[in-house]
Amino acid sequence: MGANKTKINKTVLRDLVMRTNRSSEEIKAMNAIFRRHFPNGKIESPQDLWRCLQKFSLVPIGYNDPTAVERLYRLFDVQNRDQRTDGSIDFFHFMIVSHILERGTAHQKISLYFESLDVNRDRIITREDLQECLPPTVESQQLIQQLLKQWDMNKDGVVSLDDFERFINTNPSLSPMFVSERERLRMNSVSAEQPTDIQQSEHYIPANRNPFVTSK
Ligand SMILES: [Ca+2]
Ligand SMILES: [Ca+2]
Repeated sequence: MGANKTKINKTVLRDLVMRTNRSSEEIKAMNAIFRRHFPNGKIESPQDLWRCLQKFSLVPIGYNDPTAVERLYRLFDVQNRDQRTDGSIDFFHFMIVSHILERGTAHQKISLYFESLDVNRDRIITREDLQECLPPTVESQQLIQQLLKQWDMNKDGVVSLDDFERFINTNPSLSPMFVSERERLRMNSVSAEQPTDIQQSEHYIPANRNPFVTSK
């Protein structure tokens, strides 16, 4: 039983082949590595997720800093929040979310991010959702107020996916995290020629701090 348990289930394998465009051999090999690192089949902490992403060279763009790992964990956790109450990430969800982050369309990535912030899953982001995502400080309260105001593009008092997507799309400084792979390759070839002090630019927003706050 022990040895078989590390083998990937046929249905899961077929689903992953379809949804990640990887070969079944590649997925089996990744599963074997995953199981070697996580014998119980679960990633259970942000730090473990970070190690795993590095192991497979899947650290997504905009997250190349270990301090962003808590937010990253929420993105992975969101897909199986309904089924699992222990907050762990299994191989299947690891593969699906890392695929979206690596190769998904901008819309898929924005939806994933939206879902990770919509903690109670009622399809709108409210103060209560964001309070769950941030430490309970005065600074957080101010930030939440600012974010909700910025995101509510049609000013109807709630932040829907449509608002959120429009906000991302109208803020070019945020788009590198969400662009599709083809667009990113194009951008990489351009940014490779840019000076490294781009981080000092007023448009640069560190991924590990105040996500999505834009200066007016
Ligand atoms: Ca909500
Ligand atoms: Ca709205």
